[in-house]
Amino acid sequence: MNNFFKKLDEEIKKHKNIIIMGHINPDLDCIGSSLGLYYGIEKNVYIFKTKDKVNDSMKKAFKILEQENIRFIDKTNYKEYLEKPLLIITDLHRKSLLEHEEILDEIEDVVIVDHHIVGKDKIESKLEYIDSKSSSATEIVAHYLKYKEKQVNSKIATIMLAGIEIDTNGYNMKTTEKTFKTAAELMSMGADNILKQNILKIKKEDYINRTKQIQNSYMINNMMICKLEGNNYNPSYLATMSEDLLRFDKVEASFTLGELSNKKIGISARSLGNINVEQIMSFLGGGGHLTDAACQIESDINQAENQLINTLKEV
Ligand SMILES: [Mn+2]
Repeated sequence: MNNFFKKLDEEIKKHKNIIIMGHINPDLDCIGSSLGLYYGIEKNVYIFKTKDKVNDSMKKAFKILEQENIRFIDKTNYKEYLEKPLLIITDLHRKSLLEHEEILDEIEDVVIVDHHIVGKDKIESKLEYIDSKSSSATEIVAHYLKYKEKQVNSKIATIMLAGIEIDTNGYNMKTTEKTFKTAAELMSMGADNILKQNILKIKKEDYINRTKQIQNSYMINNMMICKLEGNNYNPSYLATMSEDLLRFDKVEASFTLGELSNKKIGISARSLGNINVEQIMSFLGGGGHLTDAACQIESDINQAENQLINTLKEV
């Protein structure tokens, strides 16, 4: 990792403007890791911020950041920063997920920092650090701050901590010794637990809806299946739901199905480790890791559910 940071700094030195960009539907790990990079780099660095719809937690985070004088840029003015630019992409590596895909035609030198399993349509990069064993992009970037011997203030540390918490689903998923150490370091920089809880608070209706969805879930052997009603789901919602299902007694693996867009069904699968969900998802045209996998099926949700059930009966 330090070798990557060394190369990153060499790359930064060669450029005049450094633009940090995350994924569409940015989340707290996306902004948390952007902030870590921003304060680690310090000079001539800009965060590309979306003005499109963001969730309530992100709204709260942006509100807090209003007092921090961060150099945010967006679609309307980023072209002013294209002189000798370096683009650092964080928390994603896929073209179709980039917040502003067109920027790839304008910036040649690209660095990627990510913690997702490498999938299709990967962005070409000059330098990258993609470690799917890391809990979050924020965890990787917190090491960059440490490498640079830099600290962030308590508000920034709080948002970064919230980013780690979101991506690990409350230190349940992909959490290692490093994750806890990183959290401890952010606490020592003054991360505020009450402020963090406020950022992460959810609406009561959303909680009730979630509970209803869980109520409708069912078991096949030691695997739990949850079929979501409605449509237009974000894949990350499906993933969090599957992670939540793993908390229940006797559940060894979990599968959440939801309509992402018209006739495009997403399935997110999670496992505690005894059931290989990568294998199951690859039967359905997807992929991933042993404990963490997904697929997309072009059909209606009931057909997708049947396909999943048939596959589960075979394994
Ligand atoms: Mn992330």
